[in-house]
Amino acid sequence: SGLKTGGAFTPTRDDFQRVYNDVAEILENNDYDNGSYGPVVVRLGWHASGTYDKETKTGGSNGATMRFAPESEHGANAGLKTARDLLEGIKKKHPWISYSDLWTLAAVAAIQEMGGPKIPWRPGRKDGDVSACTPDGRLPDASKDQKHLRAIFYRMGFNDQEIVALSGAHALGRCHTDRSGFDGPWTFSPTMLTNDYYKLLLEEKWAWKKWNGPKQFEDVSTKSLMMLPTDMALIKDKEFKKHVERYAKDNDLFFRDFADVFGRLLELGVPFEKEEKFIFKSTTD
Ligand code: DDH
Repeated sequence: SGLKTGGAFTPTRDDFQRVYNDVAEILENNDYDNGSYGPVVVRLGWHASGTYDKETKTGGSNGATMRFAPESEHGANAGLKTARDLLEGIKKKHPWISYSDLWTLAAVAAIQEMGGPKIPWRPGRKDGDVSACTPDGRLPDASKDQKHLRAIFYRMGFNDQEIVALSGAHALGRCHTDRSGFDGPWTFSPTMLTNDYYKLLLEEKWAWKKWNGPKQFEDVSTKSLMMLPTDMALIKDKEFKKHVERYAKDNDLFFRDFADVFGRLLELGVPFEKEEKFIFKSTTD
């Protein structure tokens, strides 16, 4: 444990690993969704970070401003209270960690515990106040097309390859009618990170789902999987599709690129004082 001098606590790598271990322990829960809080915890880390605007250098995971209205009430963040509340218990046990470090570390733990790659992570985020809340509309709108995807992700500083690599996170979890209005999972194994999202995009036949909900696609053969209009944009657009094909063919390549770009997503706009990154031990190591 870190030195306690004059009341100040300097956490060490071991202290952060202990936080990782405690998060890992509470992810599995048979009473929730497909048996894991992992996907919604990943989504919390992404939505906390994906508000970054490289021009104004506002938004990003630093600050953890989703704790406050109006950001907590933004439509895109519907359902993320589940993940924030889950992590409250970890914050109580380790009160020295900032919410912003905790949310991003928890997303890293969730990815690793769901069979994904190791994501290098470093501490240093500080919690902000309500004045740092970002305006609504910085996160992607699932009903839109490739033009919107580029506008949103270029604003964070990402390129086409990185947009496609990040989107592979939709191998995980599902849509909930009481959150986004959309319904269903993208893959048959929503608690394991794999390149199945890309494979299914290319190999399945997709058609508009006939229902009263928002426009989404379903797979023609089983009608149990879904794609959002923004997911389908990745195979409609030639530049995006090139990368979908690369990742569908090569899970190791997907894992390498995903680890790199997801790690950088969690760091957007954070003024770190230290370079050193940690690679956490997974519970299965
Ligand atoms: Fe996503 N996502 N996402 N997503 N996302 C939803 C669920 C999950 C979009 C829309 C939705 C990323 C990109 C996009 C995860 C991770 C990531 C839902 C359903 C919608 C809608 C929410 C609900 O009803 O519960 C859109 C649009 C984009 C885009 O335009 C690219 C990225 C980049 C990530 C990431 O983590 C890197 C995860 C995980 C979920 C599943 C959550 C859950 O509770 O299950």
